[in-house]
Amino acid sequence: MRRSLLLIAMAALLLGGCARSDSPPAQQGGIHAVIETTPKQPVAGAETTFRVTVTKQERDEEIAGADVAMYLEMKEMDHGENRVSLNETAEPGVYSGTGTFPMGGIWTAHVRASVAGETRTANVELKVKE
Ligand SMILES: [Cu+2]
Repeated sequence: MRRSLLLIAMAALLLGGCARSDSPPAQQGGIHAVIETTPKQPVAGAETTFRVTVTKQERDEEIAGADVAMYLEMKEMDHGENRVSLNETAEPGVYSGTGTFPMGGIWTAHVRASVAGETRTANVELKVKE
C-alpha cells in the first residue's frame, strides 16, 4: 500500500516537471540557429535582447516568414516555462525579441521555427552571468 502511493506521488512529480505541454510538437533538427545577445553575455535578472538568425541546416539559406519562438531552460533546474517571442526583422531569416534569465549559469535556448505547419527546433547553449 505504502509503495503504490509513493509511486503515484513520483508519477505526479514527473508530470509536473513537463513545462511545455501547450507548445506544438517539434521535430528536432532541420534548422540552424545563431543567437546574438545584447549585452553580449546576458545578466541574470536583467533584460536581454536576442537576435536570432535561422537558416536551413543543409544549406546556408535563411528561413524567412517563419513563426519563431524561443524557450529558455536552465540546464540543471526547472524554472517553469520561459518563452521569448521573436518578431521577424527587415533582414531575411533574422528574428528578435527580449527576455530575462532569472538566474546565472548554463541555459539552453530551444528555438522553434514553424513554416507551413511544420515546426523544427535548434538548441543553443548560453552562459548567463550571475
Ligand atoms: Cu536555476
